[in-house]
Amino acid sequence: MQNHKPYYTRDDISDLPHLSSLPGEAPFVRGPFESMYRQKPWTIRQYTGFASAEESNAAFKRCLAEGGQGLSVAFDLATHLGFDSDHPAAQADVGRTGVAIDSVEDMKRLFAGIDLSQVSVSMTMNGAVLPIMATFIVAAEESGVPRQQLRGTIQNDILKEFMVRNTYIFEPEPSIRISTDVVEYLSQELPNFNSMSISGYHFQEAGAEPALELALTLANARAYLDQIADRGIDLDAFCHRLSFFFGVGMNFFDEIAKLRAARLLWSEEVERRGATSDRAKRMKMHCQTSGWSLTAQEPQNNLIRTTIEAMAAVFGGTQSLHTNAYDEALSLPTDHSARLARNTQLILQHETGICDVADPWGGSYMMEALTQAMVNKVRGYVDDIDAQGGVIAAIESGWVRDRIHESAAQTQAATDSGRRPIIGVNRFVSDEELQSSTRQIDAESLIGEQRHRLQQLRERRDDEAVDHALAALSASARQQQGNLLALTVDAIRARATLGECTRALLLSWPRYRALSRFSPNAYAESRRHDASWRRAQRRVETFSLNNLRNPSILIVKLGLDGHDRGARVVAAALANAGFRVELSPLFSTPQQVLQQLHKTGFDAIGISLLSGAHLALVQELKTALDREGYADLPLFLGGVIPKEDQTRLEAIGIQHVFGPGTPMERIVESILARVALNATE
Ligand code: 3CP
Repeated sequence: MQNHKPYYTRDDISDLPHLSSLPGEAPFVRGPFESMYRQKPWTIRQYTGFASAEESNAAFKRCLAEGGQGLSVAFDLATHLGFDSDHPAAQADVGRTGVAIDSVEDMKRLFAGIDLSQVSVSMTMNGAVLPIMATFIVAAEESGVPRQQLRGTIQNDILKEFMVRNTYIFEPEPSIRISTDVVEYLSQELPNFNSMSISGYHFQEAGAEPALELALTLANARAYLDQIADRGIDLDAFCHRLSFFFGVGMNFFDEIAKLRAARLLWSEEVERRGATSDRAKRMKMHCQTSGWSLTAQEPQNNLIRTTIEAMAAVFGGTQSLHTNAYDEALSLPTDHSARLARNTQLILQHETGICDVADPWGGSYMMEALTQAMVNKVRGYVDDIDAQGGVIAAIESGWVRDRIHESAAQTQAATDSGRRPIIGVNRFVSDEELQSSTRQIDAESLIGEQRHRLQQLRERRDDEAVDHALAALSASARQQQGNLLALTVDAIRARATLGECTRALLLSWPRYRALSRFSPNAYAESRRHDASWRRAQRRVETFSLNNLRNPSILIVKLGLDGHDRGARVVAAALANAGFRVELSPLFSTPQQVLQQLHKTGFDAIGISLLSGAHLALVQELKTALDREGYADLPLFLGGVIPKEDQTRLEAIGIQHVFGPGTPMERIVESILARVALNATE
C-alpha cells in the first residue's frame, strides 16, 4: 500500500490549478463528459474468447443476452504471433487463451448473427494487427455492414509488447510503421473505430506500480503522436480515436487518483502539441480489474477484490470496464464465474446509485492531493524516460524492463515477507479446500477442424489472385510505400490466410527475438533481514560448501506464452538465494532447451507456463530430455495450472507445481531439496 497521510486538510489542496474545473471541461480531471454515467454508464465489456469461432460466438451472444454492452475479443497466442492453426510451432497453443482465427471465414463465424453496425467490438491485437483488422473489415463488408458503420477499438499498441507483453512479430521499427498505417487507414476509412488502445494494464500486470504504469503509457502515447504527426495527420482530426487502457488493482485511492491524473496529463500533452478541440484533448479509457491481485488460494475472495477494483475504476471515471472472473488464477473462467463477473458491474450500475453523480470524489482533500501527487510522480518518471533518450531508446537499452522487473520483484518480496497482506495467502490462511470447476479446451479437435477449414479455403480460392495480393503486400514492406492495411484487406478478401499475410511481411522483416534478463538484486533487497529468507539462503550456502559449487537451474518459457513476470521474479529470487540461474529466451523449443543443457549443465529445470498449454509442452520437453539422456534431471513447473492437471503432470515427470502466490523461500527450498538428493546419489 502507498504512504498516505493520517488525514488531509484544505492546506493539502490550496494551490492546485485543476480544482476549479468541472466534469467535461479541460483538463478533464473530473471526467471526459459533463453528464458522465447519468447519460451513458460505462460500457460493460468483458474480454471473451476461447477455442473455436463457434464457441466464442456462443459466448458473445450469452454475454450480450446477460447484460454485456460491448464485445471484447480474446485471440489465441498462435493468432497473436501470426501463425495459422496448422503451423507446427503453434500446435500446443491453438485455442488455449482465446479464439483461433486463420482467415476471414473464421471471423465471419465469430460474429455470425451479431449485428456489427449495432455492437461495438474491441479486439486485443497487436503483432498480427494487419490480418486481424482486415478479416474484421472484410467479414463485416461481406455480411452487409459498411466499414463506416463499424464501431469498436483495436489495441494496436505495439510498443508495450516490446516492454512487457511479448506478442510482437517484427522488430520495433517495422512494427511502428504497421501500427501507424493502421491508424492512418482507420482514420480515413472507419471514422467510428478507435485506432489504438494505448495500454498501461499490461505494465501493471507485469509488476509496475500505478505511477510507473501511467508514465510508461503516456511515454508510449507520445511516441505514437510523434509518428502520426510525421505523416502530417491533423491532431484535431484523429486524437479522439486514440483510446487508453489501464489496470486497476487494490491500491484503491491511488488507482482513482491515477485515472484522474491520466486525463489531466493527456489533455495537457495534446494541447501542448497544438490541438484545440475538447474532443481531441479528452482522454477516454477502458479499465480492467487486476489479474495479478487474484489469488489461487480461496478463489472466491477474488469476487470481493474485483468488486473493490471495479469501484475504483468507476470512481476514476472509466468509459468501459472488464471485471475479472474469480477463478482466473486457476484457469479460463467458466460460464458461471463469467456471469458473476458481469453481474458485479450490473449491480454497480443498477443497484448502488453510483451512476447518478459525476466524479463523486471531486473536492475531497485527500483525492485532489493524491491526484496532484500522482501527476508529479508521473512527470518525474517521464523526465527519467526522456533522459534515457525517449521511450524507444529506453526499450532498446532494457531500462523499461528493468524498472518493471524491480517493481514486480519488490512487490513479491513484500508479499512473501507479509508486509503486503493478502488474505488467504499470507494472512488468515484457511486449510479448507474450496472446490471450483474449471473450463477445459478440446484443443486437439479444434486443430483438426481448423486444418480442415484451411484446406477447404485453399482448395476453393483463386491462388493467382492470392499470390498477386501477397506480392503487393511484400513489395509495400520492402519499398516503404503504400498502406499495409489497405493491401492486407485486398489479400484477405482474396482468401489469403493470417499466416500467409504474416509470411509475406517476414520476407522483408525478420521475426524479432528479445533477450531475457533479470536482476539478481531485484528481489531480495527488502528481505535481507527476514528470517525465513535468510534460512533459505543459508541452506543454499551449505549445499555450495558441501559440493564446492552452487546449485544451478535453467528457467524456461516454452511455447508461445510471453508472460514472463513470474519467470523473471523467480529467477531473481533463486539467484539471490545463491543458485546459478539462466533464463532461456522466450518461446523456447525443446531443442533449444537441449542446446542450452549441452552447453552448460544444470541441476534442474524450472518451466513457467501460463497459457494453458502445459500438458502438451511439458510432455514434449520430457520426451526430448529422456531421449538425450537427461531423464534424471528434475523438472519444476510454475504457473496457472488447474488442480486436476497436477497429477497428470506429476505422472509425466514434474517434481512439483508452484501455483500463483507460492512464497519464494518455499520454491528455493523445494528445488534445493531435490537437487541435493540428486547430488548425494
Ligand atoms: C459516452 N458518450 C457520451 C457520454 N458517454 N456522450 C455524451 N455524454 C456522455 N456522458 C458517447 C461517446 O463519446 C461515444 O461516442 C459513445 O457515446 C460511446 O461511448 P464511449 O465512451 O466511447 O464507450 P465505448 O464505445 O464503449 O468505448 C470505450 C473506449 C473504447 C473509448 C474506452 O476504446 C473501448 O471500448 N475500449 C475497450 C478496449 C478493450 O476492451 N480492451 C480489452 C483489453 P463517439 O464514439 O461518437 O465519440 S483486454 C486485454 C487483457 C489481457 C491481455 O492483453 O492479454
